[in-house]
Amino acid sequence: MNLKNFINGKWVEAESGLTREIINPANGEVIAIACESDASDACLAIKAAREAFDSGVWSNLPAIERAAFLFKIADKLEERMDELKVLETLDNGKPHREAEFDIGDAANCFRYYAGLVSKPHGYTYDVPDGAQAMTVREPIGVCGLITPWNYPLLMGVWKIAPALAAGNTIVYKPSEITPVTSVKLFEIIEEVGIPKGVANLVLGPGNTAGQEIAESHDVDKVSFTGGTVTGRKIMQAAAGNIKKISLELGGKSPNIVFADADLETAVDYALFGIFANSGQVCTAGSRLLLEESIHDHFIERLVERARMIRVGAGDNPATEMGPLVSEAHMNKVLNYIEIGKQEGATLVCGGKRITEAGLEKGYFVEPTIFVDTTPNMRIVQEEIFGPVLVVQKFKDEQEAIKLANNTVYGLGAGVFSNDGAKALRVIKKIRAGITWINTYHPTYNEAPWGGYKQSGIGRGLGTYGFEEFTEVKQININLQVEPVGWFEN
Ligand code: TXE
Repeated sequence: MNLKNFINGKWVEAESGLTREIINPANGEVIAIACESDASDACLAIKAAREAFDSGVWSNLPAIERAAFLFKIADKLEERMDELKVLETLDNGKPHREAEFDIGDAANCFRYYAGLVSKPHGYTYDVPDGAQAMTVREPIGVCGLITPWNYPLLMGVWKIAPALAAGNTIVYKPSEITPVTSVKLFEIIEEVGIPKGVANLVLGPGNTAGQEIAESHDVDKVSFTGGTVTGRKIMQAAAGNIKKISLELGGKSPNIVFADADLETAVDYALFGIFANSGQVCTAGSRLLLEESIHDHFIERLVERARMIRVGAGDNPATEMGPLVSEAHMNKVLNYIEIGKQEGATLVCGGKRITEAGLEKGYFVEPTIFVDTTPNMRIVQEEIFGPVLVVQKFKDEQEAIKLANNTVYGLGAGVFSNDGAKALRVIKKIRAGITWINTYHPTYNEAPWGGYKQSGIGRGLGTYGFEEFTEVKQININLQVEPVGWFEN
């Protein structure tokens, strides 16, 4: 497979001719060669998007016509499900069933925004002076979309669908290590006939191609999902022309279980919260907060279940948890496990790379659980982004809230309790943007997604995600057309 940029309606190599090998994380084999763009390729894509936006070829279309393109994209994603899920697994490692879920969700995301775009979006205001004020929503212009590798297709679609629906033109840069399904999506974009220059794809690394998108004065908005360190760089780069920015960054999300919870349900969701997608989820329930009285019993059951998780290659139907996305990322996760041991936490499950026959060339790490942690340990404070759960103990509601909030992040949080009032009371005290009661992880195209504190700025998905790709214009109409009379002569 040879993966190219899609710029101004054409498939092109990087100007430098450089390429990068794309690796299957289940066995280390090369599955594709992608062009390795730099700032000059990003510039070409930005220029195409600028010209397409300024021409009005997309933004001037009636909303219902833009929507028609998005509905077609959704249908084609589903038609190509079998091919796409195989490719997503090859590229990212996730089990087929997870890939299938992501692609279905991506199709529905296009449908959601296709439906939303023709709904009313402004207000009217009863103002003085015999005037009528109203607001309309307009596209921002050229939007730079930069995404990570954990949900290669879906993270792109969460931005592409609302950005295009709102009438913007886009330059999309997926993660350089997982570009495959993004290329397939752009084949579909070409096939449905979206005008040239409206949607551009640039494959390449962040520090060159990505940085150019974040810095360029011809880009009006940048929407980024990724690590907090990179998010900070994007903010700085965006300052040059006061770009609008949306950032969805890291997390260290608490999952709180009270003694009165349904324990089997809470154990099940604790596993799902941290080990789904091998823990490479921004909202992963990576800190499990247990009420003291149930701690030992809960851990016993949790470890028993965690040891039963079937880790393997994503194309094996029996697999429940796949590899980590890359060798470098696996090493980062293994290093955190070493840090946890050195800090004095007790390892009660996993902790090692899996090297059994068949998996030895892949980047597999055992489901790992640490107990006996203290709040300031690095494994409790820092985002590991792998299958590593740290457990904290609390005495009462107040201590649970205090521990939960003791982090620079504020992305997700869960509470398990059969006392509905207590669960809601606790959730309302937690400084996080996405929260769950007696469940963990469900994500809906309809509802806003984003974080408090250093987990980001702005919200994706739902109506909020649409608004992030629009400017608000006030239109003020004088209904009594006569001179203002402010000056006497
Ligand atoms: O992400 P980066 P990395 C966290 C997770 C992970 C850590 C680092 O903890 O271990 O981040 O992962 C592009 N200007 N998350 O290094 O760098 C890059 O090319 C413009 C959480 O892989 O954030 C890619 O397209 N763009 C997260 C995208 O940013 C730049 C998901 C994300 O990469 C750039 C992934 C620059 N200077 C990692 N530098 C989540 N919130 O879900 C990089 N990029």
